[in-house]
Amino acid sequence: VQYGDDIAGAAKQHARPEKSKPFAYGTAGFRMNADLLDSVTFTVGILAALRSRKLQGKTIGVMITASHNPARDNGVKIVDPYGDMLEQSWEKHATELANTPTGEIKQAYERLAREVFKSENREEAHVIIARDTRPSGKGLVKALTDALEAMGAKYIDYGVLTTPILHYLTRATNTQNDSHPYGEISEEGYYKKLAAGWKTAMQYKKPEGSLTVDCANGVGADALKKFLKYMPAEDDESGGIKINVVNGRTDDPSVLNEKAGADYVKTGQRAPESFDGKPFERWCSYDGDADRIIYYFTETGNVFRMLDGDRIATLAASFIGNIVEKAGLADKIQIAVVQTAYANGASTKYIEERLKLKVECTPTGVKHLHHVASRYDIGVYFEANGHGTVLFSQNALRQIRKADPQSPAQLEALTTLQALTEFINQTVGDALSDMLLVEVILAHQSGDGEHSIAKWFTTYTDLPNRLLRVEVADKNSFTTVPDTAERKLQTPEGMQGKLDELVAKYTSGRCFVRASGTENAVRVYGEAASKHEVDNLLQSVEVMIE
Ligand code: NG1
Ligand code: ZN
Repeated sequence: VQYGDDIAGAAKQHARPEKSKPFAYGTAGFRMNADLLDSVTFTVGILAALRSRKLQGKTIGVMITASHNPARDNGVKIVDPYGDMLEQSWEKHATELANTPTGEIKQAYERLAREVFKSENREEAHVIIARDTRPSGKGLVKALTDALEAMGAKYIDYGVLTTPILHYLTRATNTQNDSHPYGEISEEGYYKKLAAGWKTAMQYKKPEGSLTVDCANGVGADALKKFLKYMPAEDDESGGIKINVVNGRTDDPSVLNEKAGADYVKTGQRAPESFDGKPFERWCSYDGDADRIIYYFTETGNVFRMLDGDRIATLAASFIGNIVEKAGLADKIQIAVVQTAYANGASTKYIEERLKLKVECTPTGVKHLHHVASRYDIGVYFEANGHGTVLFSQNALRQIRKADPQSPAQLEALTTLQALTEFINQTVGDALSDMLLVEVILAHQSGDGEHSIAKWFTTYTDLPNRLLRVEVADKNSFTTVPDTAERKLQTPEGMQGKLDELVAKYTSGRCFVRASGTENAVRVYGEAASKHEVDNLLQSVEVMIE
């Protein structure tokens, strides 16, 4: 096995703090206070290069971000060649390397290399890197590239980008010689691809009113401003749209995600602090790395209305279901919606009973949703927090490409469907791309005098719900029963029984408890027929688990 000595040498500059708690590669890779992340990021560099070699030199992505978390935090995660998350069976390797004392890193690396390679492997390794706007990002990239150099890997550092753009670049790089390359391998190529899809989908439409985007003072602001240069002029009759950017300060890290952004809006069920929208004006919020989006507006009388990931999923599923039918492809393309247990029960009911589409429920974490969605011709997946996208299978793409329209209406449906496959990010949830999706749908549904966003809101009524974060002595004592999508506790023993008893007392009650993968806490989600009942239910559950 090569490189062991180089790694041991380079690791001395990035030593693991002796007394640190165990690190774990969780739902979002490694994420914690940035001061603790230097050695971890170094070991991620080793693993990324190893993974590339294992996959015959395919390019692996590494993203440095802590998304919606405070500016002092940071995180690092690995992106597989097609832009999806690191294959699950490798997560334990990431965890193991991160926890190896620096003096033993050579042996740990060599053991792992022998385990994954079986025989000698001299493939060239390729890695691409990006980071969000956090000040700690630059230093962490140094830790990463020191490891990549020790591993003899080739790398490109793309600097500051949104998470979805790094996923896009990873897939574009690995498909450049395919018969259908994913796109040009550049940040500009990403903007061009999205804008071209938008123009096609909007050729007969003009959006109603304007849209204001709260960028959480994160990297999404830079991306959106650059992207708007590729869009039709605001007053263009076909596809022109007025987009205002707010909370776009990326020069001052202290304001990142502060009282703004998708997570602030979703968890607090309130507008960002700087909100000054007029009734029925469309607003949306990105999170700190622009892979989540939440929409909202106010009704007359200042009533706040939020449209979260569940709403985007239902909007997308109903629109896409509709145009697939109009395009004459309903019997060739199967559509499903994938959710987690955090999806509002009313949305699940709406999809199954009204849209008559299949719903699947997976454990928390995008990788699970993505994986299940990819089994369908069209898989719509969203977490309630606004992370999600729509996946089109090879079969769906083929059916759309080869369909022969029999009427102008069919042609329009097919053209729109084709355009969606172009601008919807196929690798990961993407705030910018999801925003275009929502805007295209609302524009197609506008025109009968009612505000399209208000109409979207009234399709169904959410069950009152709440999400609690509870600090407990040991979150790892909370485990869930396999194959229940984390909806049933296995341990602490007896707790699920008590929980069931509590829930049974409430009309339309539902509640589950699981350990967070990104924070040192346990999350409790509950819903019931009234707000009062939810509050009551969650209070009893909190007392029980503390
Ligand atoms: P954890 O901390 O494991 O609950 C959170 C979010 C996930 C996902 C990951 C990754 C909730 C309830 N959980 O996971 O949906 O976004 O972070 O960022 O919102
Ligand atoms: Zn994010």
